Amino acid sequence: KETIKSYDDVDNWKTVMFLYNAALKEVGTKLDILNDEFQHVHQYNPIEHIKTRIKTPESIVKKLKRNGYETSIENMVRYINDIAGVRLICSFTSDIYRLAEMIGNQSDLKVLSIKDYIKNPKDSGYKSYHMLVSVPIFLSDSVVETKVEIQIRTIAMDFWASLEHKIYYKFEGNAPAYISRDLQECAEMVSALDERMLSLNEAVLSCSREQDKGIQEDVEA
Ligand code: 0O2
Repeated sequence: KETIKSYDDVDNWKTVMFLYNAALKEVGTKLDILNDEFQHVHQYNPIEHIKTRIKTPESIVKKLKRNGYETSIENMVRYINDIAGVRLICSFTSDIYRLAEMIGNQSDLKVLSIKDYIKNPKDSGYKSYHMLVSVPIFLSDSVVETKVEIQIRTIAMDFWASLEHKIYYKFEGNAPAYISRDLQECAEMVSALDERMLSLNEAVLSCSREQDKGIQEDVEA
């Protein structure tokens, strides 16, 4: 039986899209299960919600052009890493790193690269944690390693990125200076908000721990 180990043997649009869709399903389900397990063990959900999407053909062609590549299926599978995309939205920045570690520990996922735009935000102010992974797709006569980009960010970062994305496309990357400035200020506010919400949550957790300790001591007395 023939085994396809990479995309080199795949040259058909429908087959490629079928594989990316399968990879999205695999990774989406895996993340759902991790979230459920976390809830089961710690009574807490690190993921607020999950969004999955396949990049549109128009967007794939635009990105190839932007990066100086000719439009071909070969170039698309080689150079466009976010055709299959999963976005994980969390409440707190601590959840982001917890999830990244959980994903990194999955033995069937290969982490190909990591871009930490939280520690190193983009000039625009963009913050998010990107993991490029590959997942094996088991077909009837072969296994194909398929790339999926996982973006992990807080609700506040996602709010900012959605508006920035809309503005970027509206002005085709050349937004008036006052809008870019405002967006950068908002990015700083988002970071400050994320930090305060994290501290607040930690304060609440430590109060709960103190209460639990008190109840335990009362029971033992
Ligand atoms: P769209 O329209 O959202 O799909 P790479 O080849 O992976 O090294 P790439 O793809 O630029 O280079 O990688 P990166 O930086 O991980 O960006 C991938 C995606 O992250 C982008 O896809 C966006 O969705 C998001 N992103 C990156 N930078 C920004 C930003 O400054 N603002 C916002 N709002 N989103 C950003 P696309 O295809 O560029 O765009």
